[in-house]
Amino acid sequence: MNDKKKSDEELVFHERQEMIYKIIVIGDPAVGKTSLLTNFCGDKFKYEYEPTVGVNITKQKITVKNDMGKDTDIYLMIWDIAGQPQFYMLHRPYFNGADGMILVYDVTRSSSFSNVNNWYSTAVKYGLSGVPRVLIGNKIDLKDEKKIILPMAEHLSQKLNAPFFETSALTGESVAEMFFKIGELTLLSKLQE
Ligand code: G3D
Ligand code: MG
Repeated sequence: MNDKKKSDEELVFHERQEMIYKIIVIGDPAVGKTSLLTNFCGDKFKYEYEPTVGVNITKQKITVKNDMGKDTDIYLMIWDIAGQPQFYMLHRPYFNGADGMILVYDVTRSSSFSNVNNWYSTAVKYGLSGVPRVLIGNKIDLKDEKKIILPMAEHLSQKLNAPFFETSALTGESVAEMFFKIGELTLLSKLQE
């Protein structure tokens, strides 16, 4: 093999290595974390169950703009908590090495909103304070039951330095947008390293 070809292959391998990012989805039980993933990944939604950690991991390729505005393929390895509430006691392996996080609350449930702070604190405890994040108010389709009004969410969004989206995993509203946003923020943050 000539040197040119070899170095090209190394480059490709190197790029692939760098373009796979671990994204964790965190938030109270039943806020819609799994439903958001199902909505986004659709038929390609294939779970790989990791029993020792109690999570499902989904790989999803997306195309986002890099720091030069050029379309770039990246892979999101999205970690989702498996099973029932007793598995919500999360441990270090869930957070370890996360490159981005999606903080989810349910717009109809105030406790899930105030708990976002706790989820974020846990992430910080595991060393993720500098990791890109988005704040998600899910179930926006349940308009009549909405408890968390926009100024409250915007205040938290600023405090956490996390772009905010109101989504519905039921209708799909803003779901893709928020996954693309966390992908883009993660890529940009990695390119700055
Ligand atoms: P979790 O993974 O955070 O625990 P799930 O939450 O995705 O399992 O969702 C919990 C319940 O909320 C599910 O209802 C699901 O259908 C519902 N849900 C999730 N997202 C939305 C949404 O955007 N709008 C509405 N209206 N419902 C949503 P069930 O009845 O299956 O428990
Ligand atoms: Mg779930």
